[in-house]
Amino acid sequence: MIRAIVTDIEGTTSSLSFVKDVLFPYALNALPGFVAARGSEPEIKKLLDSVDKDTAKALATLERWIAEDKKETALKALQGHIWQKGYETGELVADVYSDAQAALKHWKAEGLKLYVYSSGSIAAQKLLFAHTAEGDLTPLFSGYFDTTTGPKREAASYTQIAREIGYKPEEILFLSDVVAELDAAKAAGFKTVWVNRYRMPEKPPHAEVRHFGEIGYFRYRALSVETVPEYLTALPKCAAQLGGAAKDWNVREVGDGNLNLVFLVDGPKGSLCVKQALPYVRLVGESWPLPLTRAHYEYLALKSQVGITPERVPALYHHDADLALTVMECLSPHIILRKGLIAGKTYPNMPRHIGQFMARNLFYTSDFQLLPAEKRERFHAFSGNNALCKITEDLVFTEPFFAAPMNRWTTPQLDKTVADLQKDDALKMEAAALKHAFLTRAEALLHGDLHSGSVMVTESDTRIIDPEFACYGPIGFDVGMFLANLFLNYFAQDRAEVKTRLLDEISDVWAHFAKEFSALWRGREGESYSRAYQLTEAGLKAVLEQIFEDAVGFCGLEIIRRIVGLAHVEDLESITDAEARAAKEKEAIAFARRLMLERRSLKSIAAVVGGL
Ligand code: SR1
Ligand code: MG
Repeated sequence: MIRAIVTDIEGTTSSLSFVKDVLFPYALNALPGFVAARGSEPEIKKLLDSVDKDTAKALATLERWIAEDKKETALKALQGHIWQKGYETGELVADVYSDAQAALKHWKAEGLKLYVYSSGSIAAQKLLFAHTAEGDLTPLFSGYFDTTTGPKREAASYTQIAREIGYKPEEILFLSDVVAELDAAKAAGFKTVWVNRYRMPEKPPHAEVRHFGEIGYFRYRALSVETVPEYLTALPKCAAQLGGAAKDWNVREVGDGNLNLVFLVDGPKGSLCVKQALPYVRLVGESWPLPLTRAHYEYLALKSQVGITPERVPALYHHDADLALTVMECLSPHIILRKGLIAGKTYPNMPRHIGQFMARNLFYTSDFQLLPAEKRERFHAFSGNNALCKITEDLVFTEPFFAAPMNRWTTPQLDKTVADLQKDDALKMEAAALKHAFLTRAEALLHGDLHSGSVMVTESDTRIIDPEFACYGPIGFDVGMFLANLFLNYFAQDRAEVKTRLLDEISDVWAHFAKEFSALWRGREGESYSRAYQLTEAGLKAVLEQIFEDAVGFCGLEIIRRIVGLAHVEDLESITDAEARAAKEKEAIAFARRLMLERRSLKSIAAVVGGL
């Protein structure tokens, strides 16, 4: 287990150019004046004498060493003194990469001990971290090492550092951009990570990251049916829940979504679900890399949902940030709602459960519930989920309306429909307006991918899973996405009674959402402390109207993208007769187009379903 992290500075926490183009020239220019002014002070004189007893010669040597980037200890100490003045006057502001700052703060908060090992003197290291654009970062560090401990490319230096830190070498992680330094640290038994910010093509025998944000993942390995038991054995609570021992556990990989591995593990006593992110889009393959950080956002969103609606989401047992996986409740005998709907089944509680789930999670994470500072913090916590937001931005809002290479549709039957759609400027304007709303209106924490494949059901129970697309956005987005997936099933169905029932369920989802949202709103009326909004009855009416208008628009978009874009739905895809499927798809597209264009005048769910 890693207990301490030792980091290099130049090229690792900070840019090479800050040292070479800012600090070195600054020291070179200031050196003659500094020697003239302070050369007789005992500490400075001692340093100069160690270079050459003749001060003029010492000065010339120092200037040459700066030009040659020599790591001489006396030079580094003198530079430190010169930079101190620059930092104090504000002429110098240290450059520390934002990913490095964030990771260092995170590791410190996690209880890891942090150290610096740089060829710059300890005084210079402290100055640098004390004067960053983000303020004083020195409280993060437990200690500093420089070449007085030994050269950075010699294993003995790292052995000495481990001794001083007081941890075993294998408990210490060393970060650097220089492979020779990593080789030396590794020879001393340290764990190593090569911070390859400049994408050098070498393949040294060290874990490699491009920035600090990826460092947790150097432990990452995709699990398999064979390795899951060994992983769970090391988690006593999870192992106890399964009962027996690894040899008694049956593991199946059942992930049929577009992105992840999902293992179901059955033991003599109980079952567990292990969901692990892959570093690429499973649907497409390794050619489409996808950050493992999405597992972090999914876990954060799940925790938020567990806090608000514990009865509607799986219980969480364990999260491993480095392996990008979460161990959670195995939902059994639940099945995926989409599969049940395709089979023509009905789930009487589902509309109420989903309506309440959406209302509660969206209301409680919005400005209607939170104080502005709380809301801003939550918004900030999810603001890094960029890769997944980009998938939505591209696949839902953009690509279906252009000749994007990943689009696919039932061809040739839908060729003309798609061509017309992509020439439809009024519709494209609406898609752009809805995309703008998605990008700019950070109203509440969205599930972000709330379709019928993200819901598991039994006759009586409903659970919502897979919030890895979570981000702040317009409340109507989740509502519209979910309604769209019920409509997609409606268009795929042949039986009139099933279709009629689905329209009722669609109306019920909206009715339950509106009812619950209104109850939550009214429950906060009259509170005395200062809030961003006056929660009045008139305000509720206006807000619900806006949510409905948005939801209708997002619903139209989701229907279109599931027929024309990359990611389709089984409801329609399972219809093997292409002619029959295309007829249903054309009907769905015409309906969706109407929703997008007429959403401002469609004032009720009855008006929306009335056209069908
Ligand atoms: C490449 S991912 C395609 C789709 O799968 C997910 O479930 C989301 O709906 C996404 O748009
Ligand atoms: Mg370096």
